[in-house]
Amino acid sequence: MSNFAKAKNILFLSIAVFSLVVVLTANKNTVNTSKQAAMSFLNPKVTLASATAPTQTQTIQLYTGWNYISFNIEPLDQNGNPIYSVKDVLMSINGQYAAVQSFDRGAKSYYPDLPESMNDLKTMLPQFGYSIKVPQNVVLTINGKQTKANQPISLQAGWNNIGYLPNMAINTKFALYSIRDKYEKIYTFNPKDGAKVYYNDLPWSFNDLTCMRPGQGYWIKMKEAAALIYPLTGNCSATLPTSDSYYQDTNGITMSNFWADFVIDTAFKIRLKTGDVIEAVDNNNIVCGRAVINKLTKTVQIHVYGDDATTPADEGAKNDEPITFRLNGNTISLTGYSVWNEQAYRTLTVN
Ligand SMILES: [Ca+2]
Ligand SMILES: [Ca+2]
Repeated sequence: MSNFAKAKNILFLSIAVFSLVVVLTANKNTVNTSKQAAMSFLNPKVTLASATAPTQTQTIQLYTGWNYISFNIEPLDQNGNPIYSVKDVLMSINGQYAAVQSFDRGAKSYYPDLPESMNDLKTMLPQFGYSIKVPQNVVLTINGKQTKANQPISLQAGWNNIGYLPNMAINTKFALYSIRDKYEKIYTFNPKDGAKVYYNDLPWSFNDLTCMRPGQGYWIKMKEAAALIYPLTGNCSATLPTSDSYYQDTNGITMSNFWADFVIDTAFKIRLKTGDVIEAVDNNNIVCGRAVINKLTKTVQIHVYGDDATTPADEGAKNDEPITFRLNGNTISLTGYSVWNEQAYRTLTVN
């Protein structure tokens, strides 16, 4: 198991202990979810709050469960003084979040119900990404000053949890142009849209993280240390090729924030046609990934979700659990290592 996986496992054991306390606390709060549901997590508004004060506001929609977020506002208090502590930065959702995690040369965590001294995540800053768990939908609001979009972010070799500084969505490839040969993959997650992944060395058709967006946090795996400098401008182009040969259908699947990517290569042994359904099924017969075919394609990539250790329900696979793939309900005979491990990337070939 990687250090990354170990660190996450330790964190989730901790969450299991504290989740009951947190849920009891959080249930006291009434949240207007219908209004918040209308706000898009993918397009958080960044607006001038006042014509006189240099104060800006970023709102980020959080969905029940784990959300990978970041902010591009340097938070200020009411007197215009900078604030950094987790408690202060998350003031607008005080009592409505269960845990915050990040990764900066090791996992860091913050549980609001623990004494401050026991939490090793002390600050929240724009250059980092954060995983935040909320018991129900809520909108995070951060007031302050716009961060410089091209402020360099120092990245280590291996995994980094990064923030997104521009205030517009930009195609992933161009947003990461400053480190174009130096990263392996980048992903994000929220409970509404599930996993979105971009593999630097793979064709567009495999990548569903087509654009990076304000408000989202990202895990990026670096081949070597480098400084990321986001462009000052850009856009999220709808004309670039994306995967329209198939789509991820997560209806009835619990999208935990653990997943592996499996590529099914038909090797032209089977012919996939419009409407065909390929499902990933774990050892407990739980459907934990599904792709639906739009048009003829040789290969299909499926996000296969894992079990969340903090919940009693079986949402999907655990590490080293075998995965079976079915085409329209019939098991597909495959060659390759059809075993689930968090963040694994596996290619399986139809026999
Ligand atoms: Ca579970
Ligand atoms: Ca399972």
